[in-house]
Amino acid sequence: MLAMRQVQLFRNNGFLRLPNRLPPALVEDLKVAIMADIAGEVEPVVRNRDGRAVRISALMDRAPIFREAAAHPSALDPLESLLGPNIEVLINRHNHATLRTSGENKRDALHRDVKQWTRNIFTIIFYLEETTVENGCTRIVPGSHHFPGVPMSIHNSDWARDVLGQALPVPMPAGGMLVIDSMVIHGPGENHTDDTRMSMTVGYHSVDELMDIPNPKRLLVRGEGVYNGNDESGKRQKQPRMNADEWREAGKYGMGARTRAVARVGEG
Ligand SMILES: O=C(O)CCC(=O)C(=O)O
Repeated sequence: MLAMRQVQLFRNNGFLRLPNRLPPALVEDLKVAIMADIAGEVEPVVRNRDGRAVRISALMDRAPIFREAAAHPSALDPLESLLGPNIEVLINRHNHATLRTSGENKRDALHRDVKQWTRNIFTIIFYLEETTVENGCTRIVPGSHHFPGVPMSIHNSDWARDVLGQALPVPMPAGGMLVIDSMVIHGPGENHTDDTRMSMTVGYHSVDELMDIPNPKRLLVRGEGVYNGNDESGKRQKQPRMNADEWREAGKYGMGARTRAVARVGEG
């Protein structure tokens, strides 16, 4: 769990270095799994200009080790202090691992993951190799998650242009994790070495307590599926809470299926 001061820093600045690291053995196994899928060009992959695979997507559908890392207590315990007890991983945002070589350096790499003040996400970047200013550590404009929404790219927004020069480098050790508010302006720096700078990016939500349709593009990794809407009785619903299996099952049946799915599970 995070201390109150750490939570406060995260709320103010839009990012926080998590206090613990992934265990070294897990980091090594993740690197092996990533390099195996890069070498085998296991789709879906993103290629660089030369056609070389530099990113693997859909991590949660690959080797179980990726789910293990995304749900590791050193990531979820502090996240619980920010998102509460019921946490989902997003399958349709991030969910990728990237090599970031000097071949992919981009001038306009700074961006927001979420453009508007709608339903924000928090993102953890898992660094599998040490990142430094030299090899292109993450850069962040502190506090920029408080600024207005943007229609598309921040590079078309007047206020964003005024602050892009304020991006600060955030070096991280191998196994280190950085949690960001995904409205904060951030992006990888340029890699000026011959080595890779390997990282994994995973987005998280709290369970949407006003949504009784479990979303198949979310993976419950901590706590329960909950629903607190007041649509049926006019009062806040007191419905059964669902564990991860029940929640996933309910997602298969669509609209209004929450109660039916609970009944089905109950029927066994
Ligand atoms: O690796 C980084 O420094 C930033 C990662 C990022 O912005 C992303 O994967 O969307």
